[in-house]
Order: sequence, then C-alpha cells, then structure tokens
Amino acid sequence: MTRNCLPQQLVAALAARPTTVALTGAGISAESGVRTFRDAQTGLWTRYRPEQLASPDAFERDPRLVWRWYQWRRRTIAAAEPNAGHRALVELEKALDSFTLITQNVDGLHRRAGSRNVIHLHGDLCSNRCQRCAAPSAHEDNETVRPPRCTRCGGLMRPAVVWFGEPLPASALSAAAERIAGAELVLVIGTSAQVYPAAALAEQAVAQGSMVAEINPARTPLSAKVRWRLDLAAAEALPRLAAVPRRPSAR
Ligand code: BV8
Ligand code: ZN
Repeated sequence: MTRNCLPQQLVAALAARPTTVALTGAGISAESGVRTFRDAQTGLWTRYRPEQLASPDAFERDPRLVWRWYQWRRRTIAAAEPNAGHRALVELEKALDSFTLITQNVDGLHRRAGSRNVIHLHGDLCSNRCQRCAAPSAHEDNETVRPPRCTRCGGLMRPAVVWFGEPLPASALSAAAERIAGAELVLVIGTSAQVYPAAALAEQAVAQGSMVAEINPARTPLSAKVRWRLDLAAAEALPRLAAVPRRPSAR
C-alpha cells in the first residue's frame, strides 16, 4: 500500500457499510500532544515506568507521588484538544449503521470529540473514587498535591481508572466482547496490543474471522495477523477512511 492510498479491498469493505468496531489505544491521542504509555515520560517522571505508578501497590506505598503523576497527566490532557483521528471516528459513528468505539484510553478525548457510543475499558481520569469504599466523586482540581479524603469513610480518593493488577469493569469488558463478536470490520488504532485483557479483544476479532485493519506507524504483536496494516498515524489514516464513499444506508 503506498502512503497516499488505502488498500482497495478495505475501501470496498467500508463502502458496503459493515458492522464496525474501533478499538483505540494511547496512540490515537499522540497527535493531541498526550504522551502514549510507551513514550518516554518527561521531566520529573522520566525515572518511572507507567506500570510502576499505575498500580494499587504504588498508591499504597506513596499516594502523594501517584496522585501528583495523575495531576500532571490531567493538566496535559486539559491542555489537549481532540485531533483529526478522534473527529474522523465521530464521522464514522454518524455515517455507519452500526459503529461501536471501544477505548483503552482514560483521557476523555473521544467524548470531547463528540463520540457517543463509547465503551471505556480502563475508566476515565475525569473522576475519582475512594480506594477504601469505592464511593465515586467528580474530579475538580488539577493542582492539588495530595489525594482528597472520602467524605463517606475518610479513605483516600484515587483516579477512577483501572490500575495494573485490577480487574476491568465486568460490564464494560462483556459489552466490548459482545460488540467484537458481531463485528464485520474491526479497526485497531494506536495500541501496542500488549495490555490485557484489552489486547485479547483484537485477537478475538482475528480468530473469529472479522476483517481487521491495524492503524499504527509501528508494528505490534498483532501486525502479522491482521488483514490490512496501515503504517500511518491515526490522524492521517482515519480521515481517509471516513471519506470513503458509501452506498446509501438501508436505515
Ligand atoms: C488484569 C489506566 C486481572 C491507568 C491502563 C500481574 C498481575 C495482574 C495482571 C497482570 C500481571 N502481569 C500482567 C498482567 C496483565 C496486565 C497487563 O496486561 N500487563 C502488561 C503490561 C503485560 N493487565 C492488567 O493488569 C489488567 N488487569 O489483568 O486484572 C485481575 C482479574 C481479576 C481480579 C484481579 C485482577 C489491567 C490493565 C489496565 C491497566 N490500565 N490504563 C492509566 O492510564 O494510568 S493501561 C494503559 O496502557 C493505558 O490505558 C493504555 O492505553 C494502555 C495500553 O497501552 P496502549 O494504549 O497500547 O498505549 P501504548 O503506549 O502501549 O502504545 C501506543 C501505540 O500507539 C504504539 O504501538 C505506537 O506505535 C502507536 N502510536 C504512536 N503514535 C501514533 C500511534 N498510532 C497511531 N497514530 C499515532 N499518531
Ligand atoms: Zn470511602
């Protein structure tokens, strides 16, 4: 595939308005200036790997350090805007008869771009929950340097995201697996396909024989198994996919 065109069979598949699922990872937010998990962290955070901070043990050991890392990420995200890749997925959701977006991301950029039918596998940074009693609370202040206390039990509040070693929300995971099971076309976008069980969803799509297209400038463990590889940035590839002319809707 040359960089200027899409695989003809992918164009033909999209033109037929297939039941479509998009599975996104941190790479789709790269062009919004939000660092991916695999990118080297900057400044104070260079000495930590994300997996060392995004865990209940890390929070147990040093709640203020983990809290400050999330506050730094929240400020980065607050300064970011959805990019052309996020916006193209909104167009596909409006244009196709059946489109579901499943994301590993916690940055809220899909919702800010206007995506409606989104399954968040790993939670979202815009809210907190109590580490002791799980009471939820909105997140208001990106500047505090220590986690707030739970108004119900006095426990420490933490970001309402899924940490390594924590189970994904059962409802989100089962809804995602169900949508993948019925998908004719699966777009796997901006993920290193290394974090489970999210990565298992892409593997399920391949194993069940769905048409799978991977959009990622770098190869991943999934690359050899997919039908199409678009070695392009999401913000470059997705607008082209959204622009593919489609036959009239049966709706
Ligand atoms: C679970 C929220 C079981 C937090 C995240 C030991 C104990 C328990 C579990 C495990 C264990 N060892 C391993 C595991 C499994 C573990 C796991 O998979 N580990 C990995 C590291 C091997 N999984 C878990 O722990 C999960 N839980 O298994 O629980 C359980 C069951 C019952 C009871 C108890 C326990 C929980 C996993 C969820 C972790 N939370 N996020 C936060 O954000 O702070 S995951 C985190 O990584 C982000 O959500 C991120 O999205 C995700 C995956 O990374 P990617 O999205 O793929 O991003 P990455 O940086 O890796 O890659 C970016 C890609 O984009 C690259 O390929 C790059 O080439 C590409 N790219 C760059 N630019 C662009 C681009 N693509 C397109 N366009 C561009 N412009
Ligand atoms: Zn509490």
